[in-house]
Amino acid sequence: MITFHNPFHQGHAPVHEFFRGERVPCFEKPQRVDYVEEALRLRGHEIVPPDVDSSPVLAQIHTPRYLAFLQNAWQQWVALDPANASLQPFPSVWPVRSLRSDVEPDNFVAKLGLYSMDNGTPMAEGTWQAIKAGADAAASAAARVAQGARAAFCCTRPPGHHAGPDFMGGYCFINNAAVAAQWLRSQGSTRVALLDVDYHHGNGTQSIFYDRSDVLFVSLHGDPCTEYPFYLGHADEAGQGEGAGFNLNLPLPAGTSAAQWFAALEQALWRIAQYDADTLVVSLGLDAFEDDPISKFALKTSDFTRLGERLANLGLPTVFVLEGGYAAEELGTNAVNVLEGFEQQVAAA
Ligand code: Q9C
Ligand code: ZN
Repeated sequence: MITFHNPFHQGHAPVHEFFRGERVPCFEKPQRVDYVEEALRLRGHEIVPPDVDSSPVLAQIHTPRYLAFLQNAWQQWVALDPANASLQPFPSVWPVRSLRSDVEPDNFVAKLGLYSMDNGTPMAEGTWQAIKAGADAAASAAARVAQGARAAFCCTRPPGHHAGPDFMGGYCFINNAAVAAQWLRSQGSTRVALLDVDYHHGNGTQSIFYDRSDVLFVSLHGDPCTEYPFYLGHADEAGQGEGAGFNLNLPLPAGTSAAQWFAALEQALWRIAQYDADTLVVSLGLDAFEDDPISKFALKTSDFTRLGERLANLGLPTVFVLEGGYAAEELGTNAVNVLEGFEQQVAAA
């Protein structure tokens, strides 16, 4: 499958994150995508750099002040103290209920809190360059599909689905899948289905499209009562206004088996077919894998092939966008299995 990669992802390489109160090495590390690219190359898939500028669509997904913050954040951090160049910024204060988020503070750490949903999304010097190139890769994959390709893959990191209109979170800064969906809308798709199979609920994507009927959001994920992102992803979130009925959450308990997971996938695919989508975007997180270090579903490597086959049966032009998945060494095989399951099913049909 034609794959758009991110030539700058390695510049986003923060060293540590917080886990159970301790600083630990980042789970979301450059080797993730290196493993996926290696598996793609070994199995003969074409890998190309982004060939479109996502800027116009980026401005339709994220707010101007959030994009400006992302673009200048590292410079502001180092301006506080040159020694910060070798340290990671973390937020420590957040505008929760009753506090104001309409006024952007001057203080850098306060801005960081304003634009963050957690303290688990560390930045590095090359973050802006990496996330902009990732958005370009997502737009490029969408452009290729809009031009008639049956499918394309955006192989990027950091992931995107936790990033909302004006906040980062869960290792995500720019919502790459939303960029892909919006690009498709700008190129003639009228009903885009966005299916999120990452272990974690795609709260950012849901929020971006919650009041719209032109992008149906459907997600299979760990129940937010116990799993990140905790504060969104429940079954009663169905959309609002124009978007009422165009959001479907299928939360599943931690420990869900592959059989139960595929049963929920059938519900998701049924809703997408009923919607009469003309194009599909898949937020392809691979952290539903049984050996994922931070997730609790039980898909095996062979189940990812089956996932690809089932997605192909929808018969839709499809953009795959890489999201989470932290069993780095197995990530390549699992990702390529989805893409090849899809392609084999297309060829057989
Ligand atoms: N420090 C995605 O899969 N933190 N994001 C988990 C480990 C949040 C995962 C605890 C996990 C977010 C795109
Ligand atoms: Zn995830």
